[in-house]
Amino acid sequence: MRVTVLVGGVGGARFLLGVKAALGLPATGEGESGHEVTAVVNVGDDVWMHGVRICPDLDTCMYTLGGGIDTERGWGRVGETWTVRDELAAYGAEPTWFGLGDRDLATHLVRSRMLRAGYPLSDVTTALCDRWRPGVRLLPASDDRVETHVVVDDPDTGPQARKAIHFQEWWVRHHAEPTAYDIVSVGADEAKVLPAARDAIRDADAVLLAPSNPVVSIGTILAVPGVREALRETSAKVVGLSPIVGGKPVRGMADACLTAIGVETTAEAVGRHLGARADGGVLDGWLVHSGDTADVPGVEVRSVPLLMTDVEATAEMARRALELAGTTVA
Ligand code: FO1
Repeated sequence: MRVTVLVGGVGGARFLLGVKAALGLPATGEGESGHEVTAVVNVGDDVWMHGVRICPDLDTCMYTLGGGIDTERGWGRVGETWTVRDELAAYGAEPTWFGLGDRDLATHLVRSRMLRAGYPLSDVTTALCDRWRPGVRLLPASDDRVETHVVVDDPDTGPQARKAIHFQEWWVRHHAEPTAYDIVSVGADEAKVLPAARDAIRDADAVLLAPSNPVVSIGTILAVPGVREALRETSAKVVGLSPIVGGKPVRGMADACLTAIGVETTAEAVGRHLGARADGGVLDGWLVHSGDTADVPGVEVRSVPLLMTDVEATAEMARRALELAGTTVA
């Protein structure tokens, strides 16, 4: 079976562990089960800092599936040290609010060197995965620069002027506290879907939307021209898992992102925002957490436990999603 999953960072990476386990693959590392998992990964959080290209969602997936993640933080390397960050801060080198760990920095140095040599991000990711062997094909949604920016009151002048700041500045520096008036995918208009990602969606037996942030992860992937078309064309069913449980995001500050685009923080509102495939949207099926309800016209909704407490609970979520997509794991 070919399963393609659209994912963001921490939640998406943890969901992929469950998808692998559901398909009889080892959660971390490589294995053989006759099934193939492809992850189409958000690149909207990517950013240049200190002269290096940082791709948080790709790295979070790669480290999580490759067994190198700091599981408590959810991002960055286990056993990390912070000498370079502290030395940069001693020089007053901005941004001091974003921490690059020493081990993690090696990834960014290799990536940046390859990008500067002209390799596309997808090839660079394959090269990095050669070390980490995630057991999932990790594909950036696009090789082009598509960066999420958030429109806020200008921190220097206050409410009389607004400005767009990079997503990481809003999320990490300001903890998503300044009201977001809009969230935009800079570069999306000129970007193209990665052909391999388009094919992985079109040729899949099941397409799943991970319980990732519906605005800045799934939304940014959908903003890449060619992704919605591939979702429309695929003969596979497309099933999403709600990241909103009991009216709250399971993790992160997705509520602030949803408010910015005028969508309520409920499983139903997010399902309706993604919409039925039959109606110009992207979903055939929508899984909401047990006890939550959702009426999404044109979409089959089922409620199942949606808390990724451990790999087995997550594998069960993946099984239920694959079931709703009309596939059975042999
Ligand atoms: N998140 C933080 O809250 N603080 C950080 O200093 C930070 C550094 C960082 C470095 C590399 C990386 O891949 C991720 C990092 N993150 C950090 C996580 C990241 O900013 C966000 O959580 C995601 O982009 C949102 O999915």
